[in-house]
Amino acid sequence: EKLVDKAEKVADDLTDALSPRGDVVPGAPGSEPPSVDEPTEPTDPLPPKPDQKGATPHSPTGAPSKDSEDAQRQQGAYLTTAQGARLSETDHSQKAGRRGPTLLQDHHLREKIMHFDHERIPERVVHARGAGAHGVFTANGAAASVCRAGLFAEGKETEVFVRFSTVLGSRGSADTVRDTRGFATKFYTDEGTWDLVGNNIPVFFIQDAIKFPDVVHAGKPHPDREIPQAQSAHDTFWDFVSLHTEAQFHTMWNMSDRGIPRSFRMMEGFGVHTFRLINAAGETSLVKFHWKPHLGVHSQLWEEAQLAGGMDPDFHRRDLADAIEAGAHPSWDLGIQVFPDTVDSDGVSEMFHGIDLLDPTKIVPEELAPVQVIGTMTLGANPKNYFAETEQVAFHPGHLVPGIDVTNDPLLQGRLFSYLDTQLSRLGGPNFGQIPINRPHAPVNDMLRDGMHQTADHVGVAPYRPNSLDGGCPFLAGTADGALVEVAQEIADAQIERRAPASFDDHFSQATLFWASLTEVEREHTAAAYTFELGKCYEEAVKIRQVEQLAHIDHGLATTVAQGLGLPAPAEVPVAEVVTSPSLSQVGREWPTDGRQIGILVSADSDVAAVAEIQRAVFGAGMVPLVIAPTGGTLGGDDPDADDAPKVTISRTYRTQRSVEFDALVVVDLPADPHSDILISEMYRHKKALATLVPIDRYGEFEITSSTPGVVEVGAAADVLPALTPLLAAHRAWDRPDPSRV
Ligand code: HDE
Repeated sequence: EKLVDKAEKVADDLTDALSPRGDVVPGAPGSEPPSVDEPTEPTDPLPPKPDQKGATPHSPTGAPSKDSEDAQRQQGAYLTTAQGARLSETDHSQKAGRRGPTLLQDHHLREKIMHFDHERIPERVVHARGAGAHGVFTANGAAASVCRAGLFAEGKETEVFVRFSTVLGSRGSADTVRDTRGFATKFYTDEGTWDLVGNNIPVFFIQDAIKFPDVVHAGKPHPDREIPQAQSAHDTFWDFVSLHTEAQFHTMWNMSDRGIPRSFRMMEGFGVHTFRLINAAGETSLVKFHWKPHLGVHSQLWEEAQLAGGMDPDFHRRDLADAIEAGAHPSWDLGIQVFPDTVDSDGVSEMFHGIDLLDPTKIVPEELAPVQVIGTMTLGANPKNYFAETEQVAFHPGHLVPGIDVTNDPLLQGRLFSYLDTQLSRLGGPNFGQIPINRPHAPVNDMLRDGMHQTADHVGVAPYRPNSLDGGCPFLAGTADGALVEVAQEIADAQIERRAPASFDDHFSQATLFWASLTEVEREHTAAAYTFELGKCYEEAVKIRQVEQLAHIDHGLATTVAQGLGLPAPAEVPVAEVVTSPSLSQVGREWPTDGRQIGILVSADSDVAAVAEIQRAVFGAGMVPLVIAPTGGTLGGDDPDADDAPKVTISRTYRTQRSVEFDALVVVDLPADPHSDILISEMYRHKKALATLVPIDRYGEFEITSSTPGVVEVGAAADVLPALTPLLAAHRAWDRPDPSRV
């Protein structure tokens, strides 16, 4: 109260002081300048955000910060300089006369501009575009027999921060491009931080880290014109992957629907490499980590992804943040495929059914080694500040905890160097571990000192070991005290050489396995994606070479793509004989509908009570109802005397909506409007559920009747939700005829 009183006085004084100089106030002569009541006391952000409890900030040494809440706010009622001096003016620089030059002595001006000039830090060289969220991982205890890590003890809860990303695009690029997605999770465990830095695709383009700059240079925009942005549909990418056959399997995942996810919430995640786990008895096992989304794996169609890129470049970022804020908290099971850590009959270690577990271009089909669920992660809070959290978070595959260790996968080994190295320049020095989002929740006593951006006040005189001056501290831990476990391993072949083992030579058989395991509709999409991407290339030789590589996977696929490109079919070559792996397909199952977006198309005269009833039912089922009307504002409630008359808030107008936002559409009325025509035809072509209260019969070039797959005619508002739910559970009506072959 005192502050407010004081502030009011200062505001009055300021008004008095400024009034004789009325000519400095912008606006027409005599008009009142726009004003807000200032100063104000700091408050929580508006609107208040429920369920937004993030991870507890910790001090540089790992203890929870006492003033963690205050540290996130502006402090005090007054605007100050960075040194805390209060300011009476911030809109005009100090000048020698009102029309004169600006003075060098204006510290406030220089400080403000200096700080602004340095607001940007280098973006990540890959995975620059991302979205983050806080959450909790709860273990079910199933991993405790193979891994001693405390985070896997039954019922143990661990705070996490996840960052999803695209790979190729710049920080401001569109979300819905065809690309691999990063899926990086930081587990703030009691035993130190564990980072599981994975992707939504279980294999990688290359087998050895030394080729990472090559594949990234090939995928990034061409160096001369810096185009295309965030795309693999260009010559250099296809030049590289057609010359470099080990990339073919990952590329096929990119061309499949996995390359264009519907939502970060509907993606699988994979640790890609094989890791080594150690249990309490010191026994080791080899594992691959999998994230399984509770909402199922769903994708956009390519046309949708392209439309969304223009309509809403933040499509995935918005979807994640909105879902979390609305309480539709996304969740995943964490699972492991477990393999014995033994040598095979040829005396070779890390092999399973002939698959080299050190080769990151190979999967182990789930039918051969089932994924065992070891816990669940739920994301329940959005970041409070994008830069502080999502931009500054620093993941590292070498951030391990006791019981989890790396293997000799040559791709993983190179990553262990790269992440620290890149973060040193991206985050401006060696102390980025002290940035709040990167601080471990376990105590830190590392004897690392000084350096750029040091924020800890270290006490003591002996940051070295051994010492006798600081009480001999810190002590070394034994395995029983929870120290990291380093597994002693024999080096089988001690010869130093730059070569890969022969088991890394097979580059095609798993691509054939993947292709054979897809359903017909998924194959169609994949073949169309290859045709699209290669169709964007200019070099004939590149297209011909890639089509020839496809022939090593499946001759039918190669022929279809060649036809689309206007090229002759390639010669037939022998392909691997494979057993299919149905778990690789994402079609044919049913999934929960939580968090789906349902458009409700109305006209100005629609029955408001019916619209309100549909809206309530959709919302009650954990989905997002979005009413689409001719203008913004509200529908109904026009009669000021009828207080209880139903009233509905309009979310989109015919012009601001686009079909890509909606998983299903409810047609309450069929307006004669070109925008809603496009909406309905796109919903039809994209095979999305349509529930209609009015007969549609024929719509433009499409026949939409009650017998069209995925279309239901309903008699009343109450019937809408029961009719829509099973259609949404299957995600799309894949059997709907597709005259335009989207
Ligand atoms: Fe990364 N990767 N990577 N990567 N990676 C980076 O680290 C690298 C690889 C992955 O949201 C960089 O801090 C090399 C595989 C994710 O902040 C960099 C190799 C997988 C993220 C880097 C790989 C990944 C990155 C850039 C080949 C899946 C984003 C910024 C040996 C298992 C993390 C940074 C985030 C980020 C190097 C291959 C996943 C340059 C050298 C395989 C999810 O250090």
